[in-house]
Amino acid sequence: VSPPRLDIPRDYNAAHDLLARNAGRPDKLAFIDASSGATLSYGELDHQAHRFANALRAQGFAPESRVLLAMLDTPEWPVAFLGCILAGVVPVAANTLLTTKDFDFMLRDSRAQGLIVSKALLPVFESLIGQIPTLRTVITAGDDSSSNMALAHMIRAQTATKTIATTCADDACFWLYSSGSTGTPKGTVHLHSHLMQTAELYGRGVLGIQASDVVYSAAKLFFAYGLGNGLTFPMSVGATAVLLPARPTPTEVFGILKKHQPTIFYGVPTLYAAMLADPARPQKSELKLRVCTSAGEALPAEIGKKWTAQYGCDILDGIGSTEMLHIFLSNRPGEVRYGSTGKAVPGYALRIVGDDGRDCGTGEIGELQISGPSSALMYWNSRAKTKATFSGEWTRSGDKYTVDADGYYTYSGRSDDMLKVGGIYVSPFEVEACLMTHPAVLEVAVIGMADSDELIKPKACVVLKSGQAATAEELKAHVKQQLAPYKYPRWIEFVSELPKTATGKIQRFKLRQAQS
Ligand code: 3SK
Repeated sequence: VSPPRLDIPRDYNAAHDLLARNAGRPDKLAFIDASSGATLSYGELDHQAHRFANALRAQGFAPESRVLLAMLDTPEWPVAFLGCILAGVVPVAANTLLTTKDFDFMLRDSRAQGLIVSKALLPVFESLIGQIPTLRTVITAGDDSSSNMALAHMIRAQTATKTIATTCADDACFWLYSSGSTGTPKGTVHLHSHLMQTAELYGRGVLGIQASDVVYSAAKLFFAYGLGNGLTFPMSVGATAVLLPARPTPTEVFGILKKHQPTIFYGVPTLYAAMLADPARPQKSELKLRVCTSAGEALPAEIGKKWTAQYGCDILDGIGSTEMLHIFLSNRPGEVRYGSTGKAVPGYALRIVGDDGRDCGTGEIGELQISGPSSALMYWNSRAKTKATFSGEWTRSGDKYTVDADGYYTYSGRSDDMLKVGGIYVSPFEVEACLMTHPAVLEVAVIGMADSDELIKPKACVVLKSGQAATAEELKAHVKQQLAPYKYPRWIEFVSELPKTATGKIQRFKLRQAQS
């Protein structure tokens, strides 16, 4: 079967394409806010995105300038994202769970001239406003005040005249920050053509998404996974997406699945495990799911089997990356093998490369590399990291895999020490550096440990200074205060020393072996 082929013209604006595809269905619901019940039709979305593009121009934003988006998932998110792109302004979508220190880095690194921030997140930015040399405009979302800089007010004050920036398919369109192994995020630059390539290859090619679908993604829009799931794929065909500004707890998610009856649900393994353990989980007959997806970390086979038994609907486990924008390796409907990540998504080529640089044979472990039309242009301000990751046609994943004779790929760990926690990368070095700032800590090593659902969480092995004391709870609280909350170690083991090489390097693999 030949892969779906998408020829994108040279002169091309991704937001214009996504909106123009739905010009014939102005009354169809594009987005539903599951918290407030507010809705946005495709016609309203088109008007609001163009009005916002005009507002940005009126504020003096030139094409190619950057704007940081730190927004909760509400219908204002697509309005802001698409409005920026229509104006040729480059939205930089930020993880809203991060800290002031992280945002300080992102604003300076991206030299953002604007910030669009949900009112509820303003306290995290307060100490930065006025301190970042390039940042001159702050726009608030979720703000119904009459402030001139409230997004809703700016939209009302503009006309919906359609002026689209002259962009080409290979122009920078938007950035996402991917977590770095040292804790420093990397601005990953994506092009205008990339959104529609992922919609065609995975959204249509694997999920078979169509206008009649209603989708809900537990992964937020600022993640590459959530952006495709909740914005690009539904908009590419005129489907409806449900957005949830709050944290997706099992109660919230089941509430959405019952009330809005999504046909496609995109989750992550930790959430599927928690949903299956929820005594108040609904019956199969109460839901209308036709397909579910999982990414972020490998889906333990047991969770997939239990879900299918409970809801009569498979979970398509797959893997993508911020660098490739979405999923390039996935199980397919009707061909699911739990415990495996499936086969290459048609349109992407995969290879597994050994330490000697040669292609691995069947069953041999090596690093997974990907070639396909959505690979990022570069990491901003990081020439060495760009060269190490994007090597001509091939993009390195940093994940180790094997492939069997039938073409099914199986995950076998990371090439570096990075952990994936609830689908989000956590750098063990960042957590260690944070614990080292506690006055009682002499040395520390952070590794991943499987919980009772076989899902990886951070564990810290800590050596205390002689004569000093600290409790596990105190050290956990210390990390929670300084880093994004999902990064804290779920277990602390006090040890008298850490295993080290002759040159003093901590041997994390020995600590990992001691767990198993
Ligand atoms: O974590 C993943 O597997 C993933 C999937 C889609 C897009 C981005 C990412 C990181």
